[in-house]
Amino acid sequence: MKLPVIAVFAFGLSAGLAQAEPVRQGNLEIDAAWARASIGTSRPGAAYFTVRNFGDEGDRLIGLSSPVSTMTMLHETTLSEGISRMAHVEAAEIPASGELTLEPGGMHVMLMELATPLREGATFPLTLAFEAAGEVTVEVHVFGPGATGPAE
Ligand SMILES: [Cu+2]
Repeated sequence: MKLPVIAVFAFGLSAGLAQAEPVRQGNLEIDAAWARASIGTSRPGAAYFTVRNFGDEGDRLIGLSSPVSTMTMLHETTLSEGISRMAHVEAAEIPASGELTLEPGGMHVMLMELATPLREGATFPLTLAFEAAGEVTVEVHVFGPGATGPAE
């Protein structure tokens, strides 16, 4: 599947926006969506965010998509006998009154087959699908290649 040219344009034009507000969807709040700048498009990008659940029932993150990547997947990094591995995760739980945090070294969004490089200072849309709360699109902010979190 090829990315329409217009989506690449929209990505370029959204550069320089200020930090996004948390996005509310049903009982969930998605906050601090960020990514590391990519080295061109030959290596996958990684994105992170936090989901808080204000409801008294758990929800599950079951799908991801973005115009910057033709294959957007949920991955988890685990350390076993000193070796770091990444595994595809089908779904992630957001416990009732709890939260799910995606962060470097843990669970992350892997943006495979980048259609456009992730440039520092730019933003791009990422759509999350939740079992109960439905779909929601957040703006992901791109920080430097060595960033460890969304700096203020
Ligand atoms: Cu990964």
